[in-house]
Amino acid sequence: MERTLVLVKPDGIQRGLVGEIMTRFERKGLKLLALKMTQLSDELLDKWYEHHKDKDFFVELKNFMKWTPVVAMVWEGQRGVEVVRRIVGVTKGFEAESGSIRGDFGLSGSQNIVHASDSVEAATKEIGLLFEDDEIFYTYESAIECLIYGNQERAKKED
Ligand code: FUP
Repeated sequence: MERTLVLVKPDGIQRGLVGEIMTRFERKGLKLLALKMTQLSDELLDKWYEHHKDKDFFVELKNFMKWTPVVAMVWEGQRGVEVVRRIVGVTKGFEAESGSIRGDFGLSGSQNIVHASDSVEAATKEIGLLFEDDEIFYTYESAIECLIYGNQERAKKED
């Protein structure tokens, strides 16, 4: 099973979308491993958006991400990284498919409600930046796992 990092960004917090967003991941069958509200710092955002540091939107992006605290979560599931990205939708709200979070709630190319890791490597980095190991509940038993997955999938676990 893959783990992935999701943030509800400041516009999602201000618009009261935390519950709506979490419900979509819960209904899909993903398992919540960690959850907290936290204020992002300049230092953390420099690392988080390292790949955007030369872009003209970098300063605005960092200021936006510091506007309010964010809600950070770790979700786990079969092919969790790509599944969560599809639920979230493509980056810009005006391009995102209806049915996705950004497609249903966003119109902006920059204020896009939610962040989700775009690869397993990014998820590992982002989870490490936001959570201590003892804040992540890796092993509790999910009572619905037998409804979400077939027996072979549950035995396999590596996807
Ligand atoms: P995503 O992985 O979908 O969050 O998208 P990116 O990593 O490409 O971008 C990270 C964030 O930068 C986006 F969520 C919003 C912001 N951004 C802009 O403000 N303008 C742009 O043209 C592209 C991205």
